[in-house]
Amino acid sequence: MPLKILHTADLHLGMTFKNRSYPETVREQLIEARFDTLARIVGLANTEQCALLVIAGDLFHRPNIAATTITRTINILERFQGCTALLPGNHDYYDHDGPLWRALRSEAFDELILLTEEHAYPLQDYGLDAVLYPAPCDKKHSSTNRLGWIDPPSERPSACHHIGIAHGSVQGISPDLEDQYFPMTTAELSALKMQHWCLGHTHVRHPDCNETGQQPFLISGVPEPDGFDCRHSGYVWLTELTDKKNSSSCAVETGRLRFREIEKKVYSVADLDSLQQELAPEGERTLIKLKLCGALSDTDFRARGARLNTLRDQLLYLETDDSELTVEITPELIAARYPESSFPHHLLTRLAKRGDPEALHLAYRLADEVKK
Ligand SMILES: [Mn+2]
Repeated sequence: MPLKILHTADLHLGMTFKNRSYPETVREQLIEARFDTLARIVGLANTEQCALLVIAGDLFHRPNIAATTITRTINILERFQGCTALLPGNHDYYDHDGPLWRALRSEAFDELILLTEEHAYPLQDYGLDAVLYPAPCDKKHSSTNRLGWIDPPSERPSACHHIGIAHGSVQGISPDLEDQYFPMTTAELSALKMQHWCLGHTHVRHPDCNETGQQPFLISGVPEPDGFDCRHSGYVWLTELTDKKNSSSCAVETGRLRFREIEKKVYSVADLDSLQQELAPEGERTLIKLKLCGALSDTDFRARGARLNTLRDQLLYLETDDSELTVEITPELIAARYPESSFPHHLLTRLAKRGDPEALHLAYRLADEVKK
């Protein structure tokens, strides 16, 4: 019997985005975007008629989450028409008496399964011919994973589909230099002979493609971008376990906001205008960190602030760094710095006449270095 799963993780609800000096309105949008995305994910799972929604850890950012956030999250999850399986990640790790898991236990609806224990979770009672095998995190850091309890196939409950769900790093795929994120290896996951593994923790999907067949494991990555180190647009996996052995998965883009880092060379106010035309369509869903370099005439240099403000108004957020943007090198400037008979004067004047601003600036900078 085929089983359709929506696999996500790492939404980090309750992140406050105080790490950057975002204006208050931007911060609120960043916070809200994550709830909107969860609602869209649930909508997608319904539209796609998934029977199982797997959240492979770090749905919440901290183990001490405001009660209102928990209730709001439960209310969104409750709209899913199938069965939801929620694994504790290393950010929302399981603490039996902690406020998060106590609240989740008391507010959970029938179809919400909290994968907090190291045992098999047969889903036959929910009408699904599947068993889940979780590796729940019980702290923020651990040098060992939680796969050890999983019984060999011969000792497992019988079912068509056996699905492992874990949160942590995978050697060679996730950065974990100090082995502190419940590290796993591909060989270890494969040796456990699951039909399918849903993994969380790494913020980039794996494999990084839109469609795939059977894989040793899938990592969903973040469904909603959360900072400038996120260079993708946020995905979830839609997986269909077609029979006992085979599966096919496709990635669906779910992110609303987009973070981009751009470096741009500008030589006139026209370049700033075209930059604005290029970036403005990204509109109010985009946060941009813009580094400007190059050189502008004295007039254009002074006009840059107003131009950037116009661009800023069209985006959700714009952070600019123009520390490497300089004023244009004019004959007067060359004459003021180098004697007429000198080599730099000669070279710079020739490059200026040739109309090659990039070469001119390189030469100017080099000459300037030598002069120091
Ligand atoms: Mn994590």
